[in-house]
Amino acid sequence: MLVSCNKGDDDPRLVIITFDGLRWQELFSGADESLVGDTRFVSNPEALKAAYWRDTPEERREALMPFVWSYVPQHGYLIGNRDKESMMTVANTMNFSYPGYSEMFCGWPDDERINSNDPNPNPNTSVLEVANRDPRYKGSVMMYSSWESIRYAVNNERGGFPGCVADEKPYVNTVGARVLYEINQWQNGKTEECPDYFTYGYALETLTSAHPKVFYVGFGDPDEFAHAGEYDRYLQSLNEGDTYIRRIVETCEADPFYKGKTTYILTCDHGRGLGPKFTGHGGNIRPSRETWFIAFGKGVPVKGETTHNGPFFTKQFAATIADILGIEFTPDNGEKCEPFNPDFYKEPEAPVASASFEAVEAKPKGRGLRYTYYEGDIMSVPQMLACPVKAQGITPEFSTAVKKTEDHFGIVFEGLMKIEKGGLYLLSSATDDGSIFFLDGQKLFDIDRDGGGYKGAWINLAPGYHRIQLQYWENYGGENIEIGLDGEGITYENLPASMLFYE
Ligand SMILES: [Ca+2]
Ligand SMILES: [Ca+2]
Ligand SMILES: [Zn+2]
Repeated sequence: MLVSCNKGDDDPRLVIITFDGLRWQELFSGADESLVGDTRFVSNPEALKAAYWRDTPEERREALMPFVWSYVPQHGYLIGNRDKESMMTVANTMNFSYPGYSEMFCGWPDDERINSNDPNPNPNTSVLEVANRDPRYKGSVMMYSSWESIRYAVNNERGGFPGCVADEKPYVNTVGARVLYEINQWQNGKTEECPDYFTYGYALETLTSAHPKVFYVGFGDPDEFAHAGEYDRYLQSLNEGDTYIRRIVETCEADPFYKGKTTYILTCDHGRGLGPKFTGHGGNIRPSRETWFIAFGKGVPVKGETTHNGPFFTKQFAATIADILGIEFTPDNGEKCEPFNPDFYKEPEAPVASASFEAVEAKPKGRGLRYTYYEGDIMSVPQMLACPVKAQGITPEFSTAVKKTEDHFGIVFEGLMKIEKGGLYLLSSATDDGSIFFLDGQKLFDIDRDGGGYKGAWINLAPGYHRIQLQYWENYGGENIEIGLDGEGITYENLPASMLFYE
């Protein structure tokens, strides 16, 4: 069964709600044990624990998002709890916002062209544009979002449907909307993003006064507070978001225009890093590709929290919208996706090694890696290697700890990786910014670009020493190096010092 049984229903209503960077971890398990008491990210741990800490994940999530957990299981389903083997990810490799919204509304990961958060029109066709061309929905597709770039990702201008964001004047002319706009101007002036309580207010004003058949509201506070390193305010924004959902549903279900005719779907554009890395997301932060999906209301099968299903992809969101509205939608890459079906399950394919590496002759002198440190305005590995060498030495593991400045530097690491047990491994490199990784003299991972990213490969490694080199550079902002190894009973996000030697 698909998400909906609306095929043949000529007059459906759809409410779409997104939350920027809201992790599945909090949605399904509530407050994170590793963060809720960490004073680097929480100003008053006792107060935060009193509000959201409970003994079990079920109690914690109910404390954090009481409406979602009291209402959705009786009226629909949720997918994406990886602790219960429900797997959903973005199909794009960027793991940040604009590519996430483009994927969910345009139905495919256009990594070549969609690799920036800038507020530029999307070259791809969104499913909301297609809906607004259909006579049943023309003039009845509307949106509000806290962040301005979402309006561009869904192409409301080209699609000819009203969209309002951040500091823009609202298109509904009610007293409530005018007051919200005034307060936002006084408080925030010209901004790229407004606090979610404004967007929430605009959403209710629009639903009650304009009665769109297809309404999209995009919230952004969770991502803002997480980037700011404020886990307490991040949790608070989820709790407020739960109230926004509740009020939207209560408002619709009290209105004859929507009552009993409305399907509600919710998702996020990307996940976040783990532990202290919850502040970030992006191609080099692997867990930030993990997402979730919620559907309830008209035509949605009541399955509650679903388990052991997937893998699902964020790109199926557009197909799901088309299915609910009964419109034809083919993404611009020509590849149609299936709508979400909580009963879908596909056995993961067993990994196959793409290459085999014999051990090398080596004479290790000690623990650690040799490093060469550069400084300069670096945007590629060749540029880094042409910069002056500022320092050299031995460092215990792959990290940016040897840096002498926050930005604009490069590090070349060289050494040996000792493999105890031969076999099949997933070796990976995740860096911010760019890097090239060599194994036994062979170039294995090239992510030599601003922003960096992630690459991995299943390979056979013989027991013994393997020669490794990482040529890494940092432009500006955050920086990160993770050389991961997974297989034969070990899982390392970053190779431990005990495996690393220099010659
Ligand atoms: Ca930096
Ligand atoms: Ca950076
Ligand atoms: Zn973000």
